[in-house]
Amino acid sequence: MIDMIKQWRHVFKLDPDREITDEALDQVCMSGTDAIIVGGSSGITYDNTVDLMSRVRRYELPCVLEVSDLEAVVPGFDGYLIPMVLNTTDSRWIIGQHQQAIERYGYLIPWDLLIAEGYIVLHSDSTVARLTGADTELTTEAAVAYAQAGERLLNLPIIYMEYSGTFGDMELVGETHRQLERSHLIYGGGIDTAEKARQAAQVADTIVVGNIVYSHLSQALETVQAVKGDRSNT
Ligand code: 1GP
Repeated sequence: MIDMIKQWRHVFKLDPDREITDEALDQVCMSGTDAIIVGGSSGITYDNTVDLMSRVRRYELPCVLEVSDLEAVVPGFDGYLIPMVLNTTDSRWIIGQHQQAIERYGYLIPWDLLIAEGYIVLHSDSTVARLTGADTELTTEAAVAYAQAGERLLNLPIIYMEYSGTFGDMELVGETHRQLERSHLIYGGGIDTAEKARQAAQVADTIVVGNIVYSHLSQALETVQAVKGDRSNT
């Protein structure tokens, strides 16, 4: 799993709770992006997750579920990303929810398809920040320290810098990337133009494009070319 993810430069994150036409989904899946992440912070149900998975499954690209709600874990994805929020003030989001899931469903879990992600949530005015009680006011040094704690103490294969809804501080992300030795750095948040995609791709291993798919599809599609068309960024 992690070897596959390490190849990804660009992914779209699609939200089961939002409408997307077949035509738009076709353009997204045929865009040249490396994968689709299915995930969101609210309104995720088993039914809307199955529905989106089966629509994406018509295409060849990998499709993984970012698990945010225990009731909406659907079998059949290529992999399952399991967020652990490193800068939360509520320990349930680091290990508590996970412990409950394993206690309840452990016998069903396809362990080899799971990948843990150390989330660092950095946009205070976002659903994920409110939900998880994240301490988003971090200096660069503090963000780096969270990332290194995730990499070196917890051995997490992925560190995810989450600015959902706003374009983040590229210097902070870049410095965090430089200070990591093994973990794969994913950046997501506010990428709505080719230029922002390019900037984010310079400081992260993989970039995630979400919201703009639903508001300006053509701009969303341009972000793929911006990253995948120029391998010198890697
Ligand atoms: C959200 O990181 C992703 O989890 C992408 O963010 O929706 O702001 O593009 P946007």
